[in-house]
Amino acid sequence: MSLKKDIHLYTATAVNGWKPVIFLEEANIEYDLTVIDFSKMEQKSKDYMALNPNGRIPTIVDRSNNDFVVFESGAILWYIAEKYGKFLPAETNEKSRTLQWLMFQMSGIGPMMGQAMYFQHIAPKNGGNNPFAIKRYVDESRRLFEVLNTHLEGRTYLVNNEFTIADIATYPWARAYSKANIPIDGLEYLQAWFERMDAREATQRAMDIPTSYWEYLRKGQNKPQD
Ligand SMILES: N[C@@H](CCC(=O)N[C@@H](CS)C(=O)NCC(=O)O)C(=O)O
Repeated sequence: MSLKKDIHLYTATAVNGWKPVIFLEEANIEYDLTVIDFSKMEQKSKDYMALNPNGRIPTIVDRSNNDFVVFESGAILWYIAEKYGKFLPAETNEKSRTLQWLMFQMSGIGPMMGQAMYFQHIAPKNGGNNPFAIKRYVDESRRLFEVLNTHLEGRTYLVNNEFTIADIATYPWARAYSKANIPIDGLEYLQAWFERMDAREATQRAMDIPTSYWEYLRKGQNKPQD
Protein backbone atom coordinates (compact mmCIF):
# COMPACT_ATOMS: atom_id res chain seq x y z
CA MET A 1 0.00 0.00 0.00
CA SER A 2 1.40 3.41 -0.84
CA LEU A 3 0.87 5.98 1.86
CA LYS A 4 0.93 9.48 0.50
CA LYS A 5 -1.70 11.68 2.07
CA ASP A 6 -0.58 14.48 4.37
CA ILE A 7 -2.22 12.98 7.44
CA HIS A 8 -1.54 9.42 8.51
CA LEU A 9 -4.01 8.43 11.22
CA TYR A 10 -3.52 5.52 13.59
CA THR A 11 -6.75 4.55 15.26
CA ALA A 12 -8.85 1.60 16.45
CA THR A 13 -12.41 0.67 17.31
CA ALA A 14 -12.46 2.64 20.56
CA VAL A 15 -14.17 5.82 21.71
CA ASN A 16 -11.25 8.24 21.42
CA GLY A 17 -10.41 6.77 18.04
CA TRP A 18 -13.50 8.19 16.36
CA LYS A 19 -12.67 11.81 17.18
CA PRO A 20 -10.05 12.51 14.47
CA VAL A 21 -12.05 10.43 11.99
CA ILE A 22 -15.10 12.68 12.54
CA PHE A 23 -12.96 15.77 11.97
CA LEU A 24 -11.35 14.43 8.80
CA GLU A 25 -14.66 13.23 7.32
CA GLU A 26 -16.46 16.46 8.23
CA ALA A 27 -13.63 18.55 6.74
CA ASN A 28 -13.51 16.31 3.67
CA ILE A 29 -9.79 15.69 4.02
CA GLU A 30 -8.20 12.56 2.59
CA TYR A 31 -5.96 10.64 4.98
CA ASP A 32 -4.11 7.38 5.26
CA LEU A 33 -5.46 5.03 7.91
CA THR A 34 -3.67 2.40 9.94
CA VAL A 35 -5.92 0.34 12.21
CA ILE A 36 -4.23 -0.69 15.44
CA ASP A 37 -5.23 -4.18 16.53
CA PHE A 38 -5.75 -4.22 20.30
CA SER A 39 -6.13 -8.03 20.32
CA LYS A 40 -2.49 -8.19 19.17
CA MET A 41 -1.49 -5.39 21.58
CA GLU A 42 -0.15 -3.40 18.63
CA GLN A 43 -0.66 -0.22 20.65
CA LYS A 44 2.21 -1.35 22.92
CA SER A 45 4.59 -2.30 20.11
CA LYS A 46 7.98 -0.60 20.04
CA ASP A 47 7.29 1.01 16.66
CA TYR A 48 3.92 2.42 17.70
CA MET A 49 5.18 3.60 21.08
CA ALA A 50 7.91 5.53 19.30
CA LEU A 51 5.02 7.64 17.99
CA ASN A 52 2.75 7.53 21.04
CA PRO A 53 4.68 7.11 24.30
CA ASN A 54 1.36 6.44 26.09
CA GLY A 55 0.76 3.29 24.02
CA ARG A 56 -2.82 4.28 23.21
CA ILE A 57 -4.78 5.46 20.21
CA PRO A 58 -5.24 7.80 18.37
CA THR A 59 -2.05 9.26 16.87
CA ILE A 60 -1.44 11.24 13.69
CA VAL A 61 1.70 11.85 11.64
CA ASP A 62 1.66 14.96 9.44
CA ARG A 63 3.81 14.19 6.39
CA SER A 64 3.48 17.77 5.15
CA ASN A 65 5.15 18.97 8.37
CA ASN A 66 8.32 16.84 8.47
CA ASP A 67 6.42 13.84 9.83
CA PHE A 68 5.35 15.79 12.89
CA VAL A 69 3.66 13.43 15.35
CA VAL A 70 0.67 14.35 17.52
CA PHE A 71 -0.80 12.08 20.20
CA GLU A 72 -3.68 12.75 22.66
CA SER A 73 -7.02 13.06 20.88
CA GLY A 74 -7.73 16.61 22.12
CA ALA A 75 -4.31 17.82 20.94
CA ILE A 76 -4.86 16.07 17.60
CA LEU A 77 -8.20 17.84 17.08
CA TRP A 78 -6.67 21.18 18.03
CA TYR A 79 -3.68 20.63 15.67
CA ILE A 80 -5.74 19.63 12.63
CA ALA A 81 -8.30 22.36 13.35
CA GLU A 82 -5.52 24.96 13.17
CA LYS A 83 -3.83 23.29 10.21
CA TYR A 84 -6.98 23.24 8.09
CA GLY A 85 -8.69 26.33 9.56
CA LYS A 86 -11.83 24.35 10.42
CA PHE A 87 -14.09 23.79 13.43
CA LEU A 88 -12.11 26.12 15.74
CA PRO A 89 -13.24 29.75 15.73
CA ALA A 90 -10.51 32.31 15.06
CA GLU A 91 -11.95 34.97 17.38
CA THR A 92 -10.17 34.83 20.76
CA ASN A 93 -13.16 34.39 23.07
CA GLU A 94 -14.98 31.91 20.81
CA LYS A 95 -11.77 29.95 20.44
CA SER A 96 -11.34 29.92 24.21
CA ARG A 97 -14.94 28.73 24.64
CA THR A 98 -14.26 25.88 22.21
CA LEU A 99 -11.12 24.87 24.07
CA GLN A 100 -12.96 25.06 27.42
CA TRP A 101 -15.52 22.49 26.26
CA LEU A 102 -12.79 20.42 24.64
CA MET A 103 -10.97 20.33 28.01
CA PHE A 104 -14.26 19.54 29.77
CA GLN A 105 -14.56 16.43 27.61
CA MET A 106 -10.90 15.44 27.91
CA SER A 107 -10.66 15.88 31.68
CA GLY A 108 -14.21 15.03 32.75
CA ILE A 109 -16.57 13.18 30.43
CA GLY A 110 -13.86 10.90 28.98
CA PRO A 111 -12.16 9.77 32.20
CA MET A 112 -15.40 9.41 34.21
CA MET A 113 -17.27 7.49 31.51
CA GLY A 114 -14.15 5.45 30.80
CA GLN A 115 -14.03 4.30 34.41
CA ALA A 116 -17.80 3.71 34.47
CA MET A 117 -17.35 1.37 31.49
CA TYR A 118 -14.25 -0.26 32.97
CA PHE A 119 -15.89 -1.12 36.30
CA GLN A 120 -19.02 -2.48 34.60
CA HIS A 121 -17.54 -4.40 31.65
CA ILE A 122 -13.88 -5.18 32.27
CA ALA A 123 -13.32 -5.38 36.04
CA PRO A 124 -15.93 -8.17 36.57
CA LYS A 125 -14.14 -10.35 34.00
CA ASN A 126 -10.99 -9.94 36.07
CA GLY A 127 -12.54 -10.76 39.43
CA GLY A 128 -13.30 -7.17 40.41
CA ASN A 129 -16.88 -6.41 41.37
CA ASN A 130 -17.03 -2.95 42.84
CA PRO A 131 -20.51 -1.41 43.17
CA PHE A 132 -19.08 1.61 45.00
CA ALA A 133 -16.78 2.46 42.07
CA ILE A 134 -19.59 1.87 39.56
CA LYS A 135 -21.91 4.22 41.46
CA ARG A 136 -19.24 6.87 41.81
CA TYR A 137 -18.38 6.94 38.08
CA VAL A 138 -21.97 6.60 36.83
CA ASP A 139 -23.15 9.40 39.17
CA GLU A 140 -20.27 11.68 38.24
CA SER A 141 -20.90 11.06 34.52
CA ARG A 142 -24.58 11.88 35.00
CA ARG A 143 -23.59 15.09 36.82
CA LEU A 144 -21.36 16.07 33.88
CA PHE A 145 -24.22 15.27 31.47
CA GLU A 146 -26.41 17.66 33.48
CA VAL A 147 -23.76 20.37 33.01
CA LEU A 148 -23.84 19.71 29.24
CA ASN A 149 -27.63 19.71 29.23
CA THR A 150 -27.91 23.03 31.04
CA HIS A 151 -25.31 24.59 28.74
CA LEU A 152 -27.04 23.31 25.60
CA GLU A 153 -30.35 25.00 26.39
CA GLY A 154 -30.90 27.51 23.56
CA ARG A 155 -27.78 26.39 21.69
CA THR A 156 -27.45 24.25 18.59
CA TYR A 157 -23.88 23.21 19.37
CA LEU A 158 -21.58 23.50 22.37
CA VAL A 159 -20.13 26.80 21.22
CA ASN A 160 -23.23 28.73 20.28
CA ASN A 161 -24.45 27.64 16.88
CA GLU A 162 -21.17 26.59 15.35
CA PHE A 163 -20.08 22.96 14.96
CA THR A 164 -16.58 22.78 16.51
CA ILE A 165 -13.96 20.34 17.77
CA ALA A 166 -15.74 20.52 21.16
CA ASP A 167 -18.75 18.76 19.61
CA ILE A 168 -16.47 16.33 17.80
CA ALA A 169 -14.68 15.36 21.02
CA THR A 170 -17.81 15.07 23.13
CA TYR A 171 -20.06 13.12 20.77
CA PRO A 172 -18.40 9.65 20.69
CA TRP A 173 -18.21 9.65 24.49
CA ALA A 174 -21.55 11.12 25.57
CA ARG A 175 -23.43 9.25 22.84
CA ALA A 176 -22.06 6.02 24.41
CA TYR A 177 -24.24 6.67 27.47
CA SER A 178 -25.98 3.30 27.08
CA LYS A 179 -22.71 1.35 27.13
CA ALA A 180 -21.79 3.07 30.40
CA ASN A 181 -25.36 2.86 31.74
CA ILE A 182 -25.56 6.61 32.32
CA PRO A 183 -29.23 7.64 32.48
CA ILE A 184 -30.21 10.51 30.18
CA ASP A 185 -33.83 10.89 31.30
CA GLY A 186 -34.88 14.51 31.69
CA LEU A 187 -31.86 15.80 29.73
CA GLU A 188 -33.86 17.16 26.81
CA TYR A 189 -31.26 19.58 25.45
CA LEU A 190 -28.56 16.93 25.49
CA GLN A 191 -30.90 14.50 23.75
CA ALA A 192 -31.70 17.13 21.10
CA TRP A 193 -27.96 17.66 20.55
CA PHE A 194 -27.52 13.88 20.14
CA GLU A 195 -30.22 14.00 17.47
CA ARG A 196 -28.50 16.87 15.67
CA MET A 197 -25.16 15.06 15.74
CA ASP A 198 -26.80 11.79 14.67
CA ALA A 199 -28.20 13.63 11.65
CA ARG A 200 -24.82 14.88 10.37
CA GLU A 201 -23.97 12.83 7.32
CA ALA A 202 -20.18 13.14 7.49
CA THR A 203 -20.14 12.41 11.22
CA GLN A 204 -22.18 9.28 10.66
CA ARG A 205 -19.85 8.22 7.83
CA ALA A 206 -17.01 8.55 10.35
CA MET A 207 -18.83 6.38 12.89
CA ASP A 208 -18.28 3.40 10.60
CA ILE A 209 -14.48 3.90 10.47
CA PRO A 210 -12.61 1.70 11.19
CA THR A 211 -15.68 -0.34 12.26
CA SER A 212 -19.21 0.46 13.37
CA TYR A 213 -19.56 2.63 16.46
CA TRP A 214 -23.15 1.42 16.84
CA GLU A 215 -22.00 -2.20 16.87
CA TYR A 216 -19.32 -1.25 19.43
CA LEU A 217 -22.03 0.24 21.67
CA ARG A 218 -24.07 -2.94 21.57
CA LYS A 219 -21.13 -5.13 22.63
CA GLY A 220 -20.67 -5.64 26.35
CA GLN A 221 -23.71 -3.63 27.23
CA ASN A 222 -25.42 -4.55 30.47
CA LYS A 223 -28.74 -2.80 30.04
CA PRO A 224 -29.48 -1.94 26.42
CA GLN A 225 -31.34 1.36 26.26
CA ASP A 226 -31.54 2.01 22.56
N1 LIG B 1 -6.14 10.72 26.71
C1 LIG B 1 -5.94 9.83 25.59
C2 LIG B 1 -6.63 8.51 25.90
C3 LIG B 1 -6.41 7.52 24.81
C4 LIG B 1 -7.02 6.18 25.16
O1 LIG B 1 -7.27 5.88 26.33
N2 LIG B 1 -7.24 5.35 24.15
C5 LIG B 1 -7.77 4.03 24.38
C6 LIG B 1 -8.94 3.74 23.45
S1 LIG B 1 -10.30 4.83 23.76
C7 LIG B 1 -6.68 3.00 24.10
O2 LIG B 1 -5.85 3.20 23.24
N3 LIG B 1 -6.72 1.87 24.81
C8 LIG B 1 -5.78 0.81 24.59
C9 LIG B 1 -5.00 0.46 25.81
O3 LIG B 1 -5.30 0.99 26.90
O4 LIG B 1 -4.06 -0.33 25.71
C10 LIG B 1 -6.52 10.47 24.32
O5 LIG B 1 -7.53 11.17 24.45
O6 LIG B 1 -5.96 10.27 23.23
